[in-house]
Amino acid sequence: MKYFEANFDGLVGPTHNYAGLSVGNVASLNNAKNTSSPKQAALQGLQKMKALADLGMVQGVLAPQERPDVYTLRRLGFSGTDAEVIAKAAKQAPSVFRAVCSASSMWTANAATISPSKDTKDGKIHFTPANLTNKFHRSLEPETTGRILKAMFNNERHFSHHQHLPDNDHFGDEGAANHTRLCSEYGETGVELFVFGRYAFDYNKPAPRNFPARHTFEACEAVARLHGLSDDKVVYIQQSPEVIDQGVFHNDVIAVGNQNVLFYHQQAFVDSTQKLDEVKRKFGDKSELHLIEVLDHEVTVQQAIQTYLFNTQVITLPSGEMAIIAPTECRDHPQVAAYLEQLTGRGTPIRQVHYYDVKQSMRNGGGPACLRLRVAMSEAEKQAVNPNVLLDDNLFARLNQWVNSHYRDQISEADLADPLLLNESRAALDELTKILQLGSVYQFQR
Ligand code: SUG
Repeated sequence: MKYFEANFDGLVGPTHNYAGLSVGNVASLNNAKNTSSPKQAALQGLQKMKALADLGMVQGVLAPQERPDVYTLRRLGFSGTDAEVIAKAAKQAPSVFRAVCSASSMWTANAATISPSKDTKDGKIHFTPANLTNKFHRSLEPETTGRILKAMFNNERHFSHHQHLPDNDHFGDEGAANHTRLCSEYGETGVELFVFGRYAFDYNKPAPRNFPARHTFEACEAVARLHGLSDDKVVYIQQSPEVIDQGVFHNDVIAVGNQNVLFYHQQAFVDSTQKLDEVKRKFGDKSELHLIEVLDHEVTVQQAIQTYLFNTQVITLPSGEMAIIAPTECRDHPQVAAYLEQLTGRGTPIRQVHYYDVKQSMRNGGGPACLRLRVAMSEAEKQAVNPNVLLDDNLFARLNQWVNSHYRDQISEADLADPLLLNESRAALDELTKILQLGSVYQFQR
């Protein structure tokens, strides 16, 4: 049976804005309070999805979340009509209010961790939404993410959905951004790499000093257990505390893998040599594993953070060749562009580079790889996916139209408190659930 990787990209939500919410994420802090363009952001995301579909990839969309999150504001003691709740929160607790307005669910690499059926004990694809406990604005996502995933992968024979891990920093889980699967073919059992920033129950182990380590070792173990993975096919790797302190807040800012390729920076991991030996051993020798290490003198960690060289998607095209999907920031940086140029001629499976403009997302620290959630699946499993979330020319046209009719051109901080924005968002999401046939996944619909 044919197996392949499908990418589910987050549709950017109608409240996309720059609020400086993510300490440890340099772009988010640098762009705090800039004016955003939700419309442009959503259209840029759709263009990337369409480009991948046109390259012959299976491409899907993941719906955004309802913001401002008035339910959370009510839990925090704001009362009255929705408009009153918004007005009071914006005035009395502006930082909290900005957080409940974030469109951060667009970065679906943080939506969940997914293990394909070839890796799991019961032969199903397993999904665990990420709890995202480290950032308040992101911790509001997992419940709705779980409902959306269930509406997309709604078939108990093929898909198993878990609840997100306990909402506590000890089990901080950032999902697929810290998870990589290596395999010789998508239909073969893979080695799942779980990358974490710190140990939650052992304070003597190394941890970053300046910026938070969002994801714990204990969360990785829990997800591997829930998914029924075999110990001899799992590798736990600690992210270097020094790179987290430089602004590498997720592993996908410093490493990316696909099939038999792992592309990473020399400073990415703690105990790199030993850990990569474990990866090689567990991968086996069926086919050649390409460990592409980028050295400091080729590209520095700072340059990688600026350009998102590693927040690229490495994809296998229908021809079997691999391509790198990179943000235009990589093309516009002479040294990084030169690195990518020579990489395609170096005898590794990576043969092509394609650049896309996702600047609206990049300004919040989200590159091409942040915007997508990967699901390796078989043709039979694909048949069980809600077909309305899979992108074709019709859905692409319909979603462009939907964005153009519902989204604002610009949003500044003051606009977030406009009660009409909530009504506009709800109207947009209500229509979207019909387009994607998701049912009532949002609280305002329930
Ligand atoms: O969690 N930015 C996101 C970016 C997530 C990127 N995802 C991956 N690397 N996979 C974050 O830090 C910023 C929101 C703001 O500041 O308005 C934000 O949430």
